[in-house]
Amino acid sequence: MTSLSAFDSRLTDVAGVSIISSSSVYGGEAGLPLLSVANAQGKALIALQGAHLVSFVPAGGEDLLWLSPKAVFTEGKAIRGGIPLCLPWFGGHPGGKPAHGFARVSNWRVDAAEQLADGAIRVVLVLEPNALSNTLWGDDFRAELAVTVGSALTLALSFTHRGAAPVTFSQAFHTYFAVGDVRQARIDGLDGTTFINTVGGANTRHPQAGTLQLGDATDRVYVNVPAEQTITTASQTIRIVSDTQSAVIWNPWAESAAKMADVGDDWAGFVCVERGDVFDNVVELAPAATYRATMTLSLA
Ligand code: TA6
Repeated sequence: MTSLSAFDSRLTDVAGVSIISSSSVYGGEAGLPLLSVANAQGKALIALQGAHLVSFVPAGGEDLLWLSPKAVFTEGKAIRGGIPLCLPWFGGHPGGKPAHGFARVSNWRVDAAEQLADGAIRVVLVLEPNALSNTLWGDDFRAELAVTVGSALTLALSFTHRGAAPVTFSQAFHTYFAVGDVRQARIDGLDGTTFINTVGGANTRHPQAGTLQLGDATDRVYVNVPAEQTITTASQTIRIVSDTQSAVIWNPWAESAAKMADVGDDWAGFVCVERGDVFDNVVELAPAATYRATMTLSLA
C-alpha cells in the first residue's frame, strides 16, 4: 500500500484534512489510503487510488453515495461504488483495453488542500503518466481533480493532452447514488432527450418521455442532456448539476448482479446516474488542449 506518512506534511496545515487507511473505516486487511475531508458543512472520503470519492455526507444528512458492502480496497482493483472516474475513455475500448480507462486504478497524488472563505475545503489530486498509462495510452498527459467539500460536493476535472497527435477522449463521473431501493427511485431531468439502450449490446435509440423509474436491468446512455437531473427517493431529492453533455443510467438488476462478486444481493441499494462526455459526445483533443468538466451533487 502507498505509505500514509508520505502525504502528511502537505496536509497538516489544513484542519479537517487527513490521510487514513480504508481498513480503519471499512475493515479488510491491507487497505488503501483515503483522504478524509471534514468540516461543519459536510465530510468526504477520497481514495487516492482513482481519486475515487467513496463517501460524501452533508452535515445532518446521510451518505449520498452508495459503497458496496462487498467493495474491496485492493491496489489495482476498481472500488465498487462511490464515484469512479472513467478516464480517458468510457466503457469498453475498441482495442480490447480494460473498460473505463486506467485512471480509476492508478494512484493519484495530493497536490493541494485549502479551506475556502465560506468554510468549505478544496483538495486537488493529480495524475500523470505511470507504467499502466504508458502501456494503455502512451501519450503524456496531466489530469487534475479538484474536490470541494461543503454542504454540496463539487468535482472539477481537467485533462491536458500532451501528446503530439490529436486523440479521442471520453470520460464519466460514474456516480453510484444510495437510494434505499432502486425500484422506488424517480429520476427527472432527461425528458425529451434521446437514449441509447446498451443492454445486451443492442445499442438502439429511443426517446425519453417524462420521469424515469427503473423496473429491470438498465444500461442507457443519454446524449445531449440538460445540465440538471434529480433523483427522488423515499426520504430525499438529490440534485446533480454538470456542464457535461451525457448521462448514463445503470443498474444490473438481480441476475447480473449475482455474477458480480462485489455487488451480489446488494444490487437494489443504488442507481448509477453518471455525467460525462461519451458516445455522441466524445471529444477530440488536439495537442496541448485541455478538457474540463464539473459536477455538483447536493440535497434539493
Ligand atoms: O456505466 C455503465 C457501465 O458501463 C455498465 O455497462 C456496467 O458494466 C458498469 O458500467 C460497471 O462497469 P465496471 O467495469 O465498473 O464493472
